[in-house]
This record gives sequence, structure tokens and C-alpha cells, in this order.
Amino acid sequence: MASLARLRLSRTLPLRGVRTIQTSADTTQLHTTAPTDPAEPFTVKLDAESFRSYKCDGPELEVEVTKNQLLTMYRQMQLMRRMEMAADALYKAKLIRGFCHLAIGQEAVSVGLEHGIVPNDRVITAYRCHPFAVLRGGTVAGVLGELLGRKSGMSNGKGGSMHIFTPSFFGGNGIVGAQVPVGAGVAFAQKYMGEQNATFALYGDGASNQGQVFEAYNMAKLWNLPTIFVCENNKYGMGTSAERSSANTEYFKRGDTIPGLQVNGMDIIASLQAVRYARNWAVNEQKGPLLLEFVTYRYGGHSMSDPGTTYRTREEVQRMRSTQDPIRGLQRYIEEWGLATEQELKQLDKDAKAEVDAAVAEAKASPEPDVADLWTDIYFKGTEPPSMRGREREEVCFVSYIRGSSGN
Ligand SMILES: Cc1ncc(C[n+]2csc(CCOP(=O)(O)OP(=O)(O)O)c2C)c(N)n1
Ligand SMILES: [Mg+2]
Repeated sequence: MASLARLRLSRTLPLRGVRTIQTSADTTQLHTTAPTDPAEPFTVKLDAESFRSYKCDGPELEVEVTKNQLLTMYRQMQLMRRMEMAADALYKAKLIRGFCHLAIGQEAVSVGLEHGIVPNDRVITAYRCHPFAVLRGGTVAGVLGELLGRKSGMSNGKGGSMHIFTPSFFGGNGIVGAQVPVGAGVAFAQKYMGEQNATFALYGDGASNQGQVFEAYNMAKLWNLPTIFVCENNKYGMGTSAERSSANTEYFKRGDTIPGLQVNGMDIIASLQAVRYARNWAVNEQKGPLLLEFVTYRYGGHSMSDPGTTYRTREEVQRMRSTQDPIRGLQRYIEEWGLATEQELKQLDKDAKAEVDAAVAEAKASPEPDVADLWTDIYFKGTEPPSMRGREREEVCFVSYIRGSSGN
């Protein structure tokens, strides 16, 4: 459809004569008629500018989706945004302290990623981690409880915003870039164990210049690991624009011998297709690592202490919100293709808000950890090891525990 949303973020890129990525949220067209059965697949066609590839062909523009899937993605993106908005309000009410980084505007990346992978794949990211934690098996109440430092939190209230995990989600990491080699290591384990899975290691445009990122690229390529390096290019690293920090802002081309794919990260259907392609590349075709760059945008500041308006204009943020929003983009598809009415989508919004309100109440009602909990673990429930060496004076040897002795 023709709309204001055709405006391209890529106009701001300084390189002349280089084809730029489409970053509008609503340029996908219905290819075949949408069926009445909500579970029956139908085909849509992405804008030709949705991807740019490097040393690979890139995905097909025709994407198979179902009504159920599109509605689920819509509800989940709304839920993620509502959760982050609740975190924002709780922070401003001084109920959340410390670091807190929100991903409002970037919902098509987390939700699109989740829909393109399987539960046994692995995901690891930096501190902007709340949506991934929920989508990978956590709950909104568990994330908000963690942010509030309550017992009901996913790390029992002792990890805080940046340190949330599930069995398939390796956090939540505060040291910029450090999660990238860890992600390559997780993929190494998958390959070593003969699993048919991949690891998606996410990092930002700011992190992308770190030496350890390139070290991880090298090992992953050398050993043909199923690692998908995912650069969430949201245009800024704290208050520094990508153009000011990176000599080469085409992050998908920075893997040297590792092929890459740049994708419109504001269109959830393009995001989904890119993730499917990447997973197929690493798992089914066993071609080793791939570098996936999502071109996206964060509406808020870097963290709660950053108003986000000193290094970019209010107009820029407003323009992105009003013309390229991923949730509004999917809403347009759903309405135009006759999959649901505006009223039905409003009801999904209301349901998401009610779920988040209930989660806030649940988290607030949970007590803070006991002082004795200073000595207990912070594992996601059900994944605790049977024993931890050195936790208490009596517990001196984990190895003897495994051998079947009493553990003393
Ligand atoms: C090793 C290290 N250096 C610096 C910091 C401070 N720091 C936190 S976030 C950040 C910017 C990272 O930006 P980017 O990778 O683009 O991620 P985004 O915040 O945009 O998601 C910096 C420099 C840190 N946490 N760790
Ligand atoms: Mg960034």
C-alpha cells in the first residue's frame, strides 16, 4: 500500500550510490487470497528492498504465514511494548532502581526471531533483554518481579534488569560485546553434542567494533559453528550514532568470509523470513555462521537516565514512531488483508494491557528476597544444579557429590 510509511530511514545513511535497505513497516503485499481457516498458510510478498545480502543469495521475497501466526505476533509485540512501558512507569516511580534498558520500537526483532526459531535453539543478548526473556520461556510477571527485585523474579530478585535467563536464553549480559563469544561457545556445544540447533548471539551497532566480536567470528567460521551473529542496528550506541562510531556501518558485511544479510527490522514479516533463512543456513544446510543485521530503532533513550534527545532530534524520533512503527505496520497488514477488524485488534491491545497490569500487581505483591537468600543461588526454577561447590563451609566438593558420596 502507498502510505507515509514509505519514508526511508536509509536516507540518513551517508553513503552515496549505495542501495539502501527498506525500513518501512508496511510494504508487504498479499500474494494469494487469505484463507478463512486461521491455520491455513497463505503467501505474502515482501518489498524487493527488504533485504541486502553479502556473499549469499538471501531469502525469497514470498513468505508463508497464517492468520493465527500474524495475530499471535501482533499480540506478543503489544505485550512486549506494554511490559516495557510498565517498567518505564515503575522506574519513574522509583520502584525499580539501578540499570534498566528498554526495547520499545525494536519489538519486530525479538518477536520475529522467536517465530523463526525452535524452542531448543539458543539466544543470548546484551542488557536490552526483557522481551527475549519472556518469549524464551519466561513470563511478564517474572521479568517485572526481577526488575523490582522481588522473590517472584526470574532470578529470584537478585539479578535485576540485565541478568535474566531461561534454559534456552543465556541472558541478559551487562558487559558490552561479552555475550558474542559466549554465544559462539554455546553454538560450539551444540555442534559438539550433535544437536540440530543454532545459537543466535545478539549485539548492538556500538558493540560491533569490539575485538572479541571479530575473534568470535573467526572461530565460528573456522569451526563451521551454527552461530548466527545478530547485529541489532538501532542507529545509536548510548549517545553515539552508528556513523560516528563505525567506519563501516554496513554491519552485515563485516564478517569478512562470513556471509551476511541485512534486513528491514521494522517489518516483522521480513524479520521472520530473515530468521528462517538464517536458521536454515546454519542448521539444515550446515553452512556455518551467518551475520544477520536488523536495521531497527529505539524510541526511548539508551537507559532510564538518558532522555534520548540530546544526540538526535525529537523530530527524528517522532518520524520513526509515526511512520515506521512495527506494531502499526502489522496492524495495517492484518486490517488490509481482512484478517481481523480494528475492533478485534483493539481487544488484543486491551488484553495485553490487562495481562501486564496483572503482572505488575503480582510482582508488587511479592516480597523482597530474605537476607538468608544472599547465600542461595539465582538459577531459573527447575535448572538448579544439585550442589554448588563452596557455597557453604560444609559443601566443599562438587566432584565427590557427582561420584555419589555425601558431598562433604
Ligand atoms: C565493555 C563495556 N564498555 C562500555 C560499556 C558501557 N556501555 C553500556 S551500553 C553501551 C553502548 C552499546 O551500544 P549498542 O551496542 O549499540 O547497544 P544498544 O544499547 O544500542 O542496544 C556502552 C558503551 C559497557 N557496559 N561495557
Ligand atoms: Mg545500538
